[in-house]
Amino acid sequence: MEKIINDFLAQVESRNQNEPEFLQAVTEVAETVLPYIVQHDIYYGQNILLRMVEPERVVSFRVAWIDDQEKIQVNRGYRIEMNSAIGPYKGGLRFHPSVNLSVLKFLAFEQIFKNSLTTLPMGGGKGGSDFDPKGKSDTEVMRFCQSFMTELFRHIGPNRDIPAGDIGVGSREIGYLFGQYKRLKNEFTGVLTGKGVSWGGSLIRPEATGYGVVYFTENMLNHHNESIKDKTVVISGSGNVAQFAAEKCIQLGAKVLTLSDSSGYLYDAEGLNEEKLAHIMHLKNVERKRLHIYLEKYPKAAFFPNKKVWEVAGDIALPCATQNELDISDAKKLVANGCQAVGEGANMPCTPEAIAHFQSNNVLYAPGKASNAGGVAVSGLEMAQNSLRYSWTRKQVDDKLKEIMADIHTSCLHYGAGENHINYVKGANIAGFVKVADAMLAQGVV
Ligand code: NDP
Ligand code: 2IT
Repeated sequence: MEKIINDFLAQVESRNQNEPEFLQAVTEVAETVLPYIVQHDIYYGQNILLRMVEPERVVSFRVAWIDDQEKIQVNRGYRIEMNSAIGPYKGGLRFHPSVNLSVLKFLAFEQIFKNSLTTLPMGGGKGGSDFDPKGKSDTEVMRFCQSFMTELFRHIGPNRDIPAGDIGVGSREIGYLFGQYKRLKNEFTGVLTGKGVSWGGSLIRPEATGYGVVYFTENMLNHHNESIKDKTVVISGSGNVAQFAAEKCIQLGAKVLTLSDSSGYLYDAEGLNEEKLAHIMHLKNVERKRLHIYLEKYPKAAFFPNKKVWEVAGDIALPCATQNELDISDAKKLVANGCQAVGEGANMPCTPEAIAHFQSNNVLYAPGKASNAGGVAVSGLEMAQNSLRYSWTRKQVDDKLKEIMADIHTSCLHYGAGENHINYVKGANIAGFVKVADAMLAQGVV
């Protein structure tokens, strides 16, 4: 088996050189899915995983725009259309200086399995740009978004490819992108998700990823006769996912001790409450300020510059910032401090060594493709509402989100159950794989 996996990975590596994040994501899937393929005749000999790691289409384009000093700026835009076996390409757009082909291919690859797990008909895709929205004026962000969409619009559509938000792309950016698409096509369609509620967005979509992570973590804890109530929680990040993960933890009676941004972490020993969190949301989402400004209103808290939250003892860890933000040294600190469960809000935040350490120390570990699928799941519900020209209530969408997260947990149990523990990585990868593989086989050699 080891030889089959190594030969496969060598082939993928030689074809995708200098793409470490993509190889990391493929390796994790190959290690769990190839043994399953070998045991199942219908998949064996079909080169099915080799087909899945090859994007159906990659688009890369120039995005030129004029800044407030009237200087011409040039960025690079991308859309990776990874797999459309079970539905149109679906996945977010990331605007961050670290964006490159490797990062977007890893995200698009993960998205195939995540979208499959939601049970909704969505293929996998991802896109974005190395544009940095931080420190830019609203009009600069608008001009960038308009230029970006002027090229992207020809590749997407409500039945072809439906982008959404991710790092650096929130409701403001989705608004500018949607406005430009509508102008270019002269059509009002649900081509993007994460829209404002008054123009086709779904209630609960802003909350969905963060809430979903906590619902999944609660499912995992309940299955092991535990619950999140009265637990201490350390959360990294302070963007969309982190904010609503914190909100749901507070609502369920847990104590949230930390949030972070790329300059350091905030520690509030008393725990965040609804009022404190509302202040953070205003600082981050409206004033677009840095997290440490929190201390001006709440001086009893502390800010640790250039440090990671994982040095804080907590029963539960929710990494909600970015890939590879939690490495083996962080995992060792968390385990030594008694951490019981890790739910990934971000995509691939834990390194392979950190994951192995959690698993070998019986820490419940949920991979992002399962635990953060709530965001894209509600995007799928937004698409359904757009097609129906109708909208569901908050409660209807939230109930559906809870049901989807519980079903993903059940799928992980089905495919990941071992002799004395559940391997959620194996469970999520195989459950996600089976549905896509079956569709690809039915559709012939493509
Ligand atoms: P936001 O842009 O709203 O927030 C990102 C947060 O992560 C910020 O606090 C940011 O800090 C921090 N961060 C980003 N990059 C780095 C870095 N290189 N080092 C340290 N901190 C960093 O993004 P989201 O909350 O939407 O996304 C967070 C994660 O969740 C990503 O991995 C994303 O792929 C994933 N995700 C998002 C979904 C969604 O619906 N939005 C759905 C599923 C997964 P700073 O401001 O200092 O950069
Ligand atoms: O990583 C993700 O799942 C997202 N950024 C959300 C994608 C979506 O289409 O809602």
